[in-house]
Amino acid sequence: DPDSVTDVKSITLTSFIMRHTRDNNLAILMNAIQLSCKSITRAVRKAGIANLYGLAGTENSTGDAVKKLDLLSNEIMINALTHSHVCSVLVSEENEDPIIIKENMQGKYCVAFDPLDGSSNIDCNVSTGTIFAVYEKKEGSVGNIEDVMRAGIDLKVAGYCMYGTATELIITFYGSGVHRFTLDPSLGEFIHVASDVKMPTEPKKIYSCNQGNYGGWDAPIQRYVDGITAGDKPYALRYVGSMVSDVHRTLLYGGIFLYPADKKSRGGKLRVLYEGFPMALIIEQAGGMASTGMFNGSIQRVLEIKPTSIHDKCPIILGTPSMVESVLKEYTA
Ligand code: AHM
Ligand code: MG
Repeated sequence: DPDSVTDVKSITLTSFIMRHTRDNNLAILMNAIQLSCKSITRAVRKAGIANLYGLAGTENSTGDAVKKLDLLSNEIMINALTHSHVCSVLVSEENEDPIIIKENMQGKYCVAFDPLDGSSNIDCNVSTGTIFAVYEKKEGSVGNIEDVMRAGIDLKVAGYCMYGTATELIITFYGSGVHRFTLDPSLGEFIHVASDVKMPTEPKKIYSCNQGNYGGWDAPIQRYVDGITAGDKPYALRYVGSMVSDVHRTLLYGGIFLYPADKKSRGGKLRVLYEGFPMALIIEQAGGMASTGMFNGSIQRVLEIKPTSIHDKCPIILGTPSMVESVLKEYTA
């Protein structure tokens, strides 16, 4: 189709942000993030050739084995965000402590991120992703941990990039709904494909969880899963094991994604700052719902959790609102 070659009406991520916000800082921030995502795309796509599969031989802040691609992606993100001059504090899944940027390079944003989420999928060529959550530095702050130890409702920007069959970037900024971009590899540009992305509101018979953990779940979660898999019209189980992919499918097709509390881990597995919050914000902006289920004695909206340390975890139940409600009803059943 000659049109697809000559069509220059396509809107790039940068022009989209400028057109919609006239905000140079946000454009520069997103430029750093999209450059990182392109660079990680390249690393992921040629990992087999460049000998990037396998372990780096270390453990991260949560004690997970670190892959070579994890480390490379982390370095890419830290470099790009530091040199953007619009950030002051960085929190990465791969760094025990927050990174405070030198004063003469500081800017208004503080970014929490998981540079390459879905570690268990890296070496077998299954989808992975980058997740990011952005706060504005507090008034008068010189950049410290307090700038990021805040509830998710304070987030200004959140998004993820999925390294799937295509590379896709999803973002929400300043309550503007959910915007979708796809990387055109021939141009090296993220092209706008949709705005105001909304989850289907009708309940969808899809559920997504690591059901191998069933024995460790609380009774209400077990009862919910028993209920949707009983009878002659059971829900379909879809679980990639990469949060980005499982949430992306839930966003586009509807359904429910759960990583609940476990007998061994009362906070589940997923991290509040750079997994729970950004995904919860995106899902809510798309008309969905994100809850912790019963957590520390109460059922909480994910975005209202107040983190107590940068690598805190929380249980996550997100997706089509009526389906999340059905899970929560089990606590009073
Ligand atoms: P990671 O940050 O070490 O990759 O762990 C997070 C991932 C998520 O992408 C995914 O939802 C979850 O871990 C899968 O966990 P499990 O292998 O226990 O099902
Ligand atoms: Mg990770």
